[in-house]
Amino acid sequence: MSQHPSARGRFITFEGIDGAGKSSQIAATVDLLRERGLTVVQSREPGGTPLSEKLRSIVLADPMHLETEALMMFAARREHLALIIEPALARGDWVVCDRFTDATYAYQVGGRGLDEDKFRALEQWVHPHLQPDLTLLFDVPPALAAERLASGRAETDRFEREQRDFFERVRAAYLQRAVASAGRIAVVDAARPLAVVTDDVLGSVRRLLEQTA
Ligand code: Z5A
Repeated sequence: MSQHPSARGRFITFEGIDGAGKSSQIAATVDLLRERGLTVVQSREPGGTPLSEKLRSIVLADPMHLETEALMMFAARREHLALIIEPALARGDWVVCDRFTDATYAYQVGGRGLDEDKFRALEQWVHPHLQPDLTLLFDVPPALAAERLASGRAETDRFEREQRDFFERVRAAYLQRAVASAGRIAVVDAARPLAVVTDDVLGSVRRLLEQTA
C-alpha cells in the first residue's frame, strides 16, 4: 500500500565549507523539532551506519584516486539511505543530516574538478526519487572558516589540509547549486554572530514546519 505523502517525514540537510558553523546550528534545529513533538533522526555523511562510518574513516584519512573518493561517498550514501534515511522518512520521522549529495557536487565536482555528468548518473542510481525538503547552506569566506577551525582543531583530515583555492572552488560550486535549486537551498550568511545565524536557520525550519502542518 502506498503511503500518503503527508505521512512521510521531512529531510533537512546542512551544507557548507569546513568550519562554516554547521554543527551548532544542527543542534539548535534538532532541539526545535523535538520541542514540536517530532521524532528526529540526526545523522551525517559520509557516515550514519557502521559500514558508512568505516568508509568515512578511510575516505577522510587515506590517500586515494579522486574517482575512488567520489565512489566511496556514493557507496556510503547508498548504505545510509537504505538503512537509516529511507526507513526513517517512511515511518514519518524527520531526518536532519550533516551533508548529503550537494557536498559531492561541491567537493568532488567543484573542488576536485571531476566530470559532473558522471555524478548525475550516480545520483540517479543512488537516490532517483529523493531530494532534501530543505537544505541550509552555510556560506562563509574560506579565510574566516579557516580562522574558526584553527582555534579549535588539533588534528586535520585530508579535506581540511586542502589549500584556500580549493575551498574557494567548493564555495562557488555550492552557491551555483543554490541558484539552480533556489526553492530547496536556503543560503545562510554564516559570517554573522552565532545567535543571528541561529535565528535565520530556525526561521527557515519554522517555515518548513508551517508548510508541513
Ligand atoms: N565530503 C565530501 O568531500 N563529499 C561528500 O559527498 C561529503 C563529504 C558528504 C567531512 O565533513 C568531510 O567530507 C568534509 C567534506 C567531505 N570536509 N572536511 N573536512 P564534515 O561535515 O564532517 O566535516 P567538516 O565540514 O570539517 O565539519 P566541521 O569542521 O565540524 O564544520 P562545521 O560543522 O561547519 O563547523 P563547526 O564545528 O560548527 O564550527 C567551527 C568553529 O567555528 C567552532 O569552534 C564554532 O564554535 C565556531 N563557530 C561556528 N559558528 C560561528 C559563528 N557564527 N561565529 C563565530 N564562530 C562560530
